[in-house]
Amino acid sequence: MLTGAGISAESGVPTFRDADGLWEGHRVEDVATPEAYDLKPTTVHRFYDARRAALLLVEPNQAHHALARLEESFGEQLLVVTQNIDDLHERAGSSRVLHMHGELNSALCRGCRQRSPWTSDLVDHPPCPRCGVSELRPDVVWFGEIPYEMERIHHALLRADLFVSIGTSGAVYPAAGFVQAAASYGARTLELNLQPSEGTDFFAEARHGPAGELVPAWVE
Ligand code: BV8
Repeated sequence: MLTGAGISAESGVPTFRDADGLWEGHRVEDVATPEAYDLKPTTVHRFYDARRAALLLVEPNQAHHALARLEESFGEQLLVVTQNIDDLHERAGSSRVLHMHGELNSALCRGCRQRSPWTSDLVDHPPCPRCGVSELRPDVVWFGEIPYEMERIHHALLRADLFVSIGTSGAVYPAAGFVQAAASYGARTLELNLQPSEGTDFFAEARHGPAGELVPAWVE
């Protein structure tokens, strides 16, 4: 299962490219690149500290809960690869989740490269729990950076019988290319999205509508 911002939209987490999305509020170049962080670290810290704070005010929706139920039935045969940096899959009960673009609730030390649970707003420069240097950045994969867990993801795509994409525009690589890889290795492919994504033609089947309705119906 590949998920994107659309699966969290009905929880009240803004998506990136819809009209009121995050990218509208903040230009991509302003926040989600290493260059932006080097140029304006405080702006970038504030952007992620705000999103982390907003996360405390939202709850998983029926789509997240349906995937957690699916994991109860399928166990290790199921893997959720999410592009999202929120923790809604985990809060709904999913445990087999790979955050390929990192996580809001994690911090990365620029000194020792250690990831650690976020403890306080990074704009306050908390020290790294491992090396003590106060150079913690958001543990988020920015444009131009290498996504996490690519080996495990590629292995899962090789073995998948079924690849389902939920709530993503198919605009960002390498995630947008996973459907083609899965199909080339023989998997069936299904898109569940509010509207056709940029990659919709690569899917054998597509259903369009809100994830909060589509995903529970498909899981049942
Ligand atoms: C990399 C973390 C090398 C930060 C993010 C030219 C051509 C091709 C590629 C490139 C290129 N130039 C540069 C690249 C590479 C670049 C890229 O793809 N750029 C794009 C813009 C062209 N990619 C990278 O730089 C990546 N790194 O390539 O490294 C490499 C690769 C592999 C191996 C080795 C080396 C790193 C990209 C990661 C960037 N970080 N996020 C943060 O969160 O702040 S990306 C960001 O956009 C999000 O994380 C998200 O993952 C991603 C995509 O957004 P979506 O999740 O799809 O959300 P979006 O708003 O776009 O769409 C929402 C969808 O939901 C819509 O379709 C909507 O219809 C639907 N929806 C809305 N409501 C609902 C719904 N669906 C159902 N129900 C609803 N209620």
